[in-house]
Amino acid sequence: MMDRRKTGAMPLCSEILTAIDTWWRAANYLSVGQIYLLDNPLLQEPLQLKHVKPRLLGHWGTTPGLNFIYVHLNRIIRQHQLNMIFIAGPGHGGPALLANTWLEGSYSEFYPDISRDGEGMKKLFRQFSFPGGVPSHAAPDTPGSIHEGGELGYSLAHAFGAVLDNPDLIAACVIGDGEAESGPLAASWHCNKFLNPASDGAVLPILHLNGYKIANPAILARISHKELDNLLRGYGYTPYFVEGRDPEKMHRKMAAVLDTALQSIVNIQQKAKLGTAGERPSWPMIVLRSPKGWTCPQQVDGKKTEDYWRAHQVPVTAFDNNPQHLGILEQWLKSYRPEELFVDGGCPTNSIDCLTPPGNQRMGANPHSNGGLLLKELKLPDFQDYAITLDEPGVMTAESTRVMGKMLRDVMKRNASSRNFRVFGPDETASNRLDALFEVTDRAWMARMLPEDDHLAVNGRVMEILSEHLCQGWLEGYLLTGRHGLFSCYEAFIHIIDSMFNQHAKWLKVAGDEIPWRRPIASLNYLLTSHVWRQDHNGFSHQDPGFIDHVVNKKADVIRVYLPPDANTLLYVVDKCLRSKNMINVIVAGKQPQLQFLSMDAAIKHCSDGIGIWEWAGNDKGAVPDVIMACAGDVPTLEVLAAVKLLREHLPDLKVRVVNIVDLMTLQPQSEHPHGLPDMDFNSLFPANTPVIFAYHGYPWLIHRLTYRRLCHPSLHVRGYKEEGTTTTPFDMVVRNDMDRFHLVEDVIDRVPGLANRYACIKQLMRDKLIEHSRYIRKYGQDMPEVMQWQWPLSELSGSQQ
Ligand SMILES: Cc1ncc(C[n+]2csc(CCOP(=O)(O)OP(=O)(O)O)c2C)c(N)n1
Ligand SMILES: [Mg+2]
Repeated sequence: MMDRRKTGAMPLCSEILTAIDTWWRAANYLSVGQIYLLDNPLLQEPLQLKHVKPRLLGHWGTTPGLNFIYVHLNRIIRQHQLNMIFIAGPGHGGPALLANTWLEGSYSEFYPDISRDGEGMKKLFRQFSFPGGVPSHAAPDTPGSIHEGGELGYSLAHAFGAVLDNPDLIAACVIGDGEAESGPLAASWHCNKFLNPASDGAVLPILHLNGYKIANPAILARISHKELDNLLRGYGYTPYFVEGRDPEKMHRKMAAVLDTALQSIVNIQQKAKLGTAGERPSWPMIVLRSPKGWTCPQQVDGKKTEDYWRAHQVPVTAFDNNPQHLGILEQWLKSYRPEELFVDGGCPTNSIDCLTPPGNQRMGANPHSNGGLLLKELKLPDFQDYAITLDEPGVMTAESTRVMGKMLRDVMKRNASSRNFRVFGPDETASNRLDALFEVTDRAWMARMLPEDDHLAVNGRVMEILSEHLCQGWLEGYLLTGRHGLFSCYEAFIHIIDSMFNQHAKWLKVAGDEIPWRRPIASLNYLLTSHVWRQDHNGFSHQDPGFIDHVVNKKADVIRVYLPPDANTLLYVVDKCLRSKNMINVIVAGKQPQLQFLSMDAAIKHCSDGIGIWEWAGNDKGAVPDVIMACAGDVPTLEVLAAVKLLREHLPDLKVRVVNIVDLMTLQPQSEHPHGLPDMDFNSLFPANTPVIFAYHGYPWLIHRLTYRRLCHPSLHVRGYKEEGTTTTPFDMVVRNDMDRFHLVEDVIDRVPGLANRYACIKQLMRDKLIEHSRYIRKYGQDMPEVMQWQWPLSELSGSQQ
């Protein structure tokens, strides 16, 4: 490990300088080779059209910069035995990651077929962006990567997430100057206000000013040096600039700057550990200004290519129609002098070895980038210890997420010494009723604190920042490096990270299905609360249950959606999610006081199946039901039970079955989702031709989408949120969306054959109730007492039906 007192900045001796440049040229050669060559990898014969790939796919522009950074990091890793990972914000520079891991040898250890010799080089070239080969980005198959970088903007958030609670780790994070324009990246500079130099690791941001994006200049490359310097200092960093294009000068500058940056990191961490830190530290960062596409042909067909956006993807193309292009490519490849780089028909020369860090210090082999290797099981309390005791269903109320908060508090406590569990949220931990956590920890906060501040501390383990992007990015980085966590968020605003969810789901799918050496990591758990139906202070803007629709688009193997109707079911589900691996679990549960329905015993039975009949609520015992009242979600469950109570009072002969769904994916056929209920079981819960009135938490169409292949589907009528909302009473929200008890009773009368004629008077009664409701809330500003005080027990039937 690195000597923590002094890193000993050393001037670059000519031997090291030569080795660095050799590595850089080799990595550049290998990168160009991957983009272009199908055969003749060492140019042992004159380059011909048949040696060039028919489809040229990849990104050259960022790649020489990434290669430059990688080899310089290797030097300091080797010199100081650093524990370092590499995060390539411009993950489209995939050839760079592949080239460097191949040079350092880690690639061939993961993929013995791609050996570190001429044979392997040929395969390395061929497989890149080629059918049956590897993708063009730093994907899950890339050794050393925890960041695909396909969708730009998340590199710095991932880097900070990775180093939390990893005091020995340094995440070197390359940020594209285009990427730096994205919202998430712009917010990410503030991550340094959450990093504890005494107990977390360090992030070394390297802003890569290559000047361009795909077809435009990048903003940060076109503001003055002073403006950029001020900006970065304003974010709390000390920027060190490495600018130019002459390789030798650039190597010397980069090496010197890296030495300085590393020394600064060591000083900051050491002072923090000794308690002599004083002010919040200004962390070092590097600004690397180098030409886009550095070292590629300066011009192609008279058009500026190097140091311009034209170098972004493939600088020279169209070989069929431009025979002279073949010569340009050949010259370009030869400019790296491959004969000096590779010996014995393709093995990297010895001077590459002298810069290769040993074993797991190679960035392609660092176990932090294959977090499952380091994953320690969470020590979980028995979730049953937090159970609410019920005498009977639907009488007592509780705030379900507050109950869950107590369990989370003890998860935090039990794992305090392992330092491998954190809770993330955009300023809502207390609002979401998880504040029991603050009995055992605080919110992380490195900025100024005032005496009146509430639970802020430099070593807090609750990560709150008003950026869903950063909460998500931090948690992903934390999980991918082998730890555990939970993200609690208002339901409507989780959409902000829809796309980040996509990327993580894709990563998990590929890592789980296709990359055996990637060990499973802890699941990404969402608690979505402050949900659509209960928005006391807020209105329409806060009402959107559509994240679930988004989630179910993803591969069934990696997604789970749970809608626990009360506290005990929520406890069961949280326990299950915290134990699971390689999943994305979405839990939707209300935070407001709500009626409780299931004892812990009943909750365990119900949740183990994820779907089931609530016999105590229905009256179809031993009979084929006339109607099935199905519900998924806490508020729909309440309304369904209230409707059932009305039905049993007013239509006592009607045989009603109540089915509650906790695990939404049970609705899908088993062939589509591993949790899908087998058809036989599903058909016995929902017999064909029996009308089903289904009250669902979210947009109704999703239930149709999930069940369209089930036999009962023609008889299924779903109520849910249909984009009717405002700031109003809780009951009015369900009324506006026709999911209230009165509408549900009307639905039953309309849809069960033979009832419409007989029970017109009951329908009339329901309509009157809705009018009464509407007038009452407008007069009194709150729901009718019979709604607010509603409870389940069927007093007149008690004993016989409970
Ligand atoms: C969020 C997002 N928007 C758009 C793109 C499409 N895209 C791919 S590369 C690129 C330009 C990136 O520029 P920069 O970050 O400067 O990277 P570099 O110049 O190093 O290639 C864009 C816009 C993307 N990948 N992600
Ligand atoms: Mg750029």
